[in-house]
Amino acid sequence: MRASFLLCSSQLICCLFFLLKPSFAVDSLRPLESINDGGTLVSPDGSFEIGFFRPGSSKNRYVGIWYKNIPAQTVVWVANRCSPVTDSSGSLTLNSSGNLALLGQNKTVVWSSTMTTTSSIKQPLRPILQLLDSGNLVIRDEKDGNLDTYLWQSFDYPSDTLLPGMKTGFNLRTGHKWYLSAWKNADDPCPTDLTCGLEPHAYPELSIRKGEMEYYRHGPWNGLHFSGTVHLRPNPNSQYEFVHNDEVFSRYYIKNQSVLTRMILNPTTSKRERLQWNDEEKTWSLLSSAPTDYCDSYGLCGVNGNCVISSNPVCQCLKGFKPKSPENWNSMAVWAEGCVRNTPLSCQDKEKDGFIKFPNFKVPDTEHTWVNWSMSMKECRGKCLSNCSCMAYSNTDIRGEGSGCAMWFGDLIDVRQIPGGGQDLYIRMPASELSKGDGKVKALIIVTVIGVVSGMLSAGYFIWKRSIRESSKIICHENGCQEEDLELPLFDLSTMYTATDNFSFHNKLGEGGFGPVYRGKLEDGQEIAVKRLSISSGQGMKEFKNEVVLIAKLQHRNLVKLFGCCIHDEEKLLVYEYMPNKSLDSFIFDEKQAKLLQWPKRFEIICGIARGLLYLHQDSRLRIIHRDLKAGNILLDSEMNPKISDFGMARTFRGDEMEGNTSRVVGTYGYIAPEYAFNGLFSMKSDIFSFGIMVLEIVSGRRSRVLRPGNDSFTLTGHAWKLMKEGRAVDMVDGCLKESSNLCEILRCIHIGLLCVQQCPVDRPSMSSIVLMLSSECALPQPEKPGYFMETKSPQMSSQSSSTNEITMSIVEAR
Ligand SMILES: *[C@@H]1O[C@H](CO)[C@@H](O)[C@H](O)[C@H]1NC(C)=O
Ligand SMILES: *[C@@H]1O[C@H](CO)[C@@H](O)[C@H](O)[C@H]1NC(C)=O
Ligand SMILES: *[C@@H]1O[C@H](CO)[C@@H](O)[C@H](O)[C@H]1NC(C)=O
Ligand SMILES: *[C@@H]1O[C@H](CO)[C@@H](O)[C@H](O)[C@H]1NC(C)=O
Ligand SMILES: *[C@@H]1O[C@H](CO)[C@@H](O)[C@H](O)[C@H]1NC(C)=O
Ligand SMILES: *[C@@H]1O[C@H](CO)[C@@H](O)[C@H](O)[C@H]1NC(C)=O
Ligand SMILES: *[C@@H]1O[C@H](CO)[C@@H](O)[C@H](O)[C@H]1NC(C)=O
Ligand SMILES: *[C@@H]1O[C@H](CO)[C@@H](O)[C@H](O)[C@H]1NC(C)=O
Ligand SMILES: CC(=O)N[C@H]1CO[C@H](CO)[C@@H](O)[C@@H]1O
Repeated sequence: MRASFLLCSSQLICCLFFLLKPSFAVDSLRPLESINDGGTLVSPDGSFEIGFFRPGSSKNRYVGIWYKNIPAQTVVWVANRCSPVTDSSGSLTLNSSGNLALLGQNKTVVWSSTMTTTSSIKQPLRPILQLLDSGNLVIRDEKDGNLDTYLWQSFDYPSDTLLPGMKTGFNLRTGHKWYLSAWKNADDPCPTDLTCGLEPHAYPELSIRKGEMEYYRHGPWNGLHFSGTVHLRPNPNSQYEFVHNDEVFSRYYIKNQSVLTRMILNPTTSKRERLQWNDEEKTWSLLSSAPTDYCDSYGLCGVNGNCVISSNPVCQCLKGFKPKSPENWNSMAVWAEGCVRNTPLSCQDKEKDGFIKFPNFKVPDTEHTWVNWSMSMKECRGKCLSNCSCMAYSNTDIRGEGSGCAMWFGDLIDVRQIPGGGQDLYIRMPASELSKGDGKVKALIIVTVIGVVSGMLSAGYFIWKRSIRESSKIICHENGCQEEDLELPLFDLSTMYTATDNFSFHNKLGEGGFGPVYRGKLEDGQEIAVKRLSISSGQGMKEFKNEVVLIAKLQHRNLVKLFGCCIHDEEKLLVYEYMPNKSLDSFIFDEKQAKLLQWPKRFEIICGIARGLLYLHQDSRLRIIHRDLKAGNILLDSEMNPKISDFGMARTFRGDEMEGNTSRVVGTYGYIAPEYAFNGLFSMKSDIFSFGIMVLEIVSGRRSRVLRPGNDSFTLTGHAWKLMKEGRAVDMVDGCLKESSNLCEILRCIHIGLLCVQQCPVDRPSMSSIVLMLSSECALPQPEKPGYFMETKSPQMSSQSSSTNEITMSIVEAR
């Protein structure tokens, strides 16, 4: 039992002299008194408590501050973050000169408070340690009448949590920084290199870093919010403040004291999360988190590029700029090189330059900026115009008329459009750009809210690309494709033998539908995967050529890359980039491996597959139906990025064709759409069906084909639909995902998966809509009944290689 000694109403003149024994709670600590195991110090209103605790399942003990009145132990600050007390000893003691020391095993000091230099000049007369109602642990001089002067305070040394009233920023005089650093994991509060703080630029901005690497920018404070905060939900209960004098910092306050909120840096998601205590459900609920979407990836679109989450592809050049390397930008979706000006700025006639207004933008990285907090907009414009290296300007405070002046020098990095958010950014343009477009120059805004429009745009883009590529002739028809200018390295057979140790068994990676795949190494050290088409396999010259021609022309980061091929008499080999992490099915369906793939990664994988598929369906030169999408055909590179592989079955379409039919149904049972399995009709919508199956598999960790024996006869799709209708979709989530997960995102994925597997092809969304659904929080339609609702007698199947379900097979259907 813990006795509470909160007897004194005024804790400042409270004089408690008693022996501190374990299990006692006190309200202040004086020199030579200490807190031992079980003893705690409580804030006057009883909201916070400091004492020893063990994080998660760790046996180590730390001194920390937590909320006293909520059941889930929530630690907001830790003293000895990296130097735990490993046994049950340990005491926190204040000495007579006002220093706090944590003594561990055999009385060694494992942690101590370090006085800030200015305050330790004078020896305190009567030091005292108190935990304030705000959660701030402070050392004051009781003789000092000024209650706000602290000799030391924990708020100056944040852990991973930002409480209301805590600062994020830096002190220009002392160089001291206030920033958050994430815990290693739930068991270890030692800081990692994931940090969130204010960048000390002329125009300071809030960012998240992983070590040296800037990972996400919130952007600078603009009077209302951080410029890049995407989903800004005005919260009438909180109030932000940004201060710039000797100290530059931001902080927030909560108006209603009974609402518990905190901001943390979550090491699992690598996100900054804002949480609020829900007293009814006794849990912390997530109010917001950042980064939020793909466009939040730092510098995704390169310099002078603009990220528009609702467009497809997401990257485009800012108006007045063009891709530095159009080939990479357009056909490979490689945006890192960024964009250059259509017309270079020439400083000679700078008077003729002007500015284009880009409304609702997240302003660029502020590393190279200049700021005057009081200048007017007009002065700002003039100042920017008169300096040749000034590329853009904006207000520093957008409230009301707007005030203050920030100027950017050099390339503009990490810009995005934020519908309904952001602020006006004015980018310098030469006179020639300003006169374009019948004088009315507006920012290029491609906000396609609905997938249909985005699909039409993509189709237009597709037609445009086709027309400029007339010269390379690809002729595709029922008998395959012929490519006249196929430029693909041909490897000779002996090289292949050497690379794979004569196709040694040890190098065998697996067995595809049409033959084994081997790991190999070329002489220059390049690792490869070699697919050896078995002579007896169904993949004849037709499929072989098909795959070669198709994939040689496809370049996308979510498609596996073909290095070359090798044809020698009967031997037909395809040489791919090597994927060290095998295929997706080896992770999600394996109890041990599944744990390595936590939700954030799984979500990235889903999004990656979706982007790869979008490219196949809409953005590539040819409209391509893959026809054999399954977890086994999704390969993972060293960073676990998904790559779609195995194009042996893929079919191309001309731009105006939407659907094909065949009497030779190929695919993998469990993944192929009903209309394809039964009627031989395939379309992009049959790929989308397979995609939906994969999403449900990734979420549930269950194979679409394997049902629990003896249990209900529902298939994975039927099971998912049933659970969703009953509001229990969460029951199908893979057990190993449940702890650290963004449940909301998972449920959304189940919903999207169910939309994809609807019985009727026209009901299924297009890939562009799916990409949009995955990246935004738009409302989703209700799914209709899925295909294969109940287990039915399958059509006659003739497996070509083996009896396992995972091998691609032909289905000879009775029509
Ligand atoms: C109090 O602790 C600090 C730091 O450990 C030390 O420098 C100082 O000498 C101590 N003062 C006394 C009176 O023990
Ligand atoms: C303190 O104890 C640990 C183990 O309990 C021992 O390894 C260490 O040498 C001791 N240190 C001192 C200064 O006695
Ligand atoms: C403060 O929050 C509590 C708990 O959410 C609520 O019950 C109370 O009505 C709020 N008070 C005000 C003044 O909004
Ligand atoms: C900022 O601009 C104001 C108004 O133009 C001017 O009075 C002030 O001197 C400027 N401050 C600095 C530091 O340039
Ligand atoms: C333009 O601004 C930069 C950065 O503040 C400064 O270094 C440079 O001297 C300025 N140039 C002119 C011509 O004012
Ligand atoms: C591969 O086979 C060739 C001829 O069959 C043989 O000379 C060579 O030693 C073999 N290499 C390996 C690594 O087994
Ligand atoms: C399938 O294709 C044939 C021609 O290849 C065509 O005559 C037939 O109408 C098509 N069937 C369907 C259902 O589209
Ligand atoms: C069927 O599934 C339920 C829960 O999913 C399980 O409790 C039950 O034991 C299963 N029945 C059989 C026969 O496996
Ligand atoms: C989760 C997993 O197994 N990742 C591995 C992917 O491949 C790289 C490179 O081989 C390994 O370092 C990772 O551990």
